[in-house]
Amino acid sequence: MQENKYPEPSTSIKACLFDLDGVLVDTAIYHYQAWKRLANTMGFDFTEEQNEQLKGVSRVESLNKILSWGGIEKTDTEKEELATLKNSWYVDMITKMTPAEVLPGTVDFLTEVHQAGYRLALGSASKNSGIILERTNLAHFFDEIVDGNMVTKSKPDPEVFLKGAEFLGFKPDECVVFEDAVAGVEAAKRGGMKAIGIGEKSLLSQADVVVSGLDKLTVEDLKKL
Ligand code: B16
Ligand code: MG
Repeated sequence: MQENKYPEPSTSIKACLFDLDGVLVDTAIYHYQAWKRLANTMGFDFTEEQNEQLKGVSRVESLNKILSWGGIEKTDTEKEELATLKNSWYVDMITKMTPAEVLPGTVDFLTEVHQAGYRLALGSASKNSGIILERTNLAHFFDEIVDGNMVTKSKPDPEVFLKGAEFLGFKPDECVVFEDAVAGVEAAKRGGMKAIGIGEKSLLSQADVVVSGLDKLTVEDLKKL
């Protein structure tokens, strides 16, 4: 890990762990389109409300949920083929992403927290985080990247965030997690971290603070946690 040229903040929070999809970029729409297309090829559909349950959840678990909604049973080999097909459609879409698709306020907030001396890590369930960070020009902000390729247990298990904290060299209670998914907020709390929910208060009730996006936050908000 590189030395941060900015001094460590004198607050109890020293590190920020960011979820990717739905916090920094809006890839949820691409996941939804690709899963919907897959469900349609099997003769059924699912709602945007059901899609909420797929946020923050791993690829294989998402597929299992979708198959159960359609009342369809598949073998493990068939499931692997279906997940690969969905991922190929998803990757087609994300490889066309540009920095314009970064969510409002993201670049300003990441710059501000970095300059205030906080350490930054990514904590995403996605196995495609590398392509997304590269296409959107966000990779350089992160001291550490933990994604779906590096964990065995998916959110709401805290593994992804505990690894992020460990790699950065901080205790869980020195970290704050930024999450849009119910499963992700639960993972942060189970890991002993503060959680800032990005989205609806009614949905992310376990979070310490909920805002509609990173554009609503400044570094001052981290001092109040
Ligand atoms: P992939 P996050 C999660 O990313 C998405 O929210 C979730 O919908 C997706 O199924 C999961 O990544 C796996 O993604 O198929 O690209 O490996 O929100 O944890 O950044
Ligand atoms: Mg997310």
